[in-house]
Amino acid sequence: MLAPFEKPVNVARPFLPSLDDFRDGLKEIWDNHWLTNNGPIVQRFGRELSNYFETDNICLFTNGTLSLQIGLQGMGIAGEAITTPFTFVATTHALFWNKIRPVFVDIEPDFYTLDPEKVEAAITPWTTAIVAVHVFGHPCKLNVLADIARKHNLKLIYDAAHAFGVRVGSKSIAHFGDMSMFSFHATKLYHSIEGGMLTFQDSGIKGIFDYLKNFGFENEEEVVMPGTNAKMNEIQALMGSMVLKHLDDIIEKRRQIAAVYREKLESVPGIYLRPELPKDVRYNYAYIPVEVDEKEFGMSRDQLYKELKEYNIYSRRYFYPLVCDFACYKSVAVKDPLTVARKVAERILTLPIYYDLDLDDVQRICDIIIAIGSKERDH
Ligand code: T4K
Repeated sequence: MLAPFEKPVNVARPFLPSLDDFRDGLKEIWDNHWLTNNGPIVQRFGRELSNYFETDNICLFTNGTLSLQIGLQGMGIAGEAITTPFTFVATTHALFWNKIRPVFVDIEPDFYTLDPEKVEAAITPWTTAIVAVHVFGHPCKLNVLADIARKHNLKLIYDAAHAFGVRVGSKSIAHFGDMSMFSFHATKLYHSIEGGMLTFQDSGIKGIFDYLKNFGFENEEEVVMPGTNAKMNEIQALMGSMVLKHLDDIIEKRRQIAAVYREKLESVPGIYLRPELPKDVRYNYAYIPVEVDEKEFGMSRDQLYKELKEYNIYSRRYFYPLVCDFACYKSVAVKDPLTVARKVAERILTLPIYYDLDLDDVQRICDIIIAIGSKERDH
């Protein structure tokens, strides 16, 4: 039997800049005596991200969830939005907080993004938006969804929480749809401890987002709308700015990790990796999702998930259960049978990937998975 890892190997682990660099950065904050409320580092970070994303139409927030929540509010989305149940629960929560009814439809089996045919079939007179997720950083069916949105006069909103750094053709993924939300949470390949960002096509809407994240203040005497508090602070911006400098390195290391997983697991009976992405996609290697076929592998996904813990490997079942199966959304009527999403949610397992995961350790994780499977099949 292969030996368990001495230290836990988690599904994610944040990239950290050197402590010396961060300390130097903190000195600037100490000198400024300015911690939040659109401080100089947040403003500088905003300019860096504008350069990176090649657009001035960005707005920074304290986290991804509030970014999406405020984005939907600022765009005036109401009634129903067609969305995916195969996502982190925050996508749906952002709808809920805006009193928008989620209409869950199925995903497609290769990349787990919304199935456009199902989207079109679910449109009603109350539909105002499609809220699609580039789940695991896999781009949605961008052109088809754009055509549907245009044809039916719907807003097309992307939860791009997983998609930092993804490009399609010559453009950043941020340039598709009416608005996209990026999460900068610590568990993401790119992070600012916590943090979030909206990118959008209509420059006129930026002012609304700025009001909404800062209590609706116009000035000391005027509040123009009932906003909330969703501002990014200076320490978040400092971290975000420092991690951004290492982004190419981070993505390259993740590419190498993903390549080892593919090479080692591709031919394992009952373990399915997603197909290669289309050639025009520059991927960010955000997650390593695999599907486990119980019969072929010799044990269920849940058994493998448990067994890996015995080896100190903490994979995650992103995204199981489906959002519509959580108690708080059970009362939402779901017309679509969600055939693909249900099957995927039962089989999906996301494996560890992070910057300082050694390639030898990736080999070892794969060897452990292979050994667990063959032990069961030979039983
Ligand atoms: N939309 C989508 C599609 C999303 O996936 C998310 C967030 C959002 C919207 C909302 O964005 P934010 O509001 O979060 O910006 C994690 C993250 O907390 C969450 O951001 C993320 N999606 C989701 C997919 O994963 P948990 O509950 O699984 O996190 P947790 O604490 O179990 O951490 C995962 C692993 O990371 C653990 O094994 C330990 C490790 N870890 C975690 C933290 C926080 C570290 O090594 N260091 C750390 O600092 O949700």
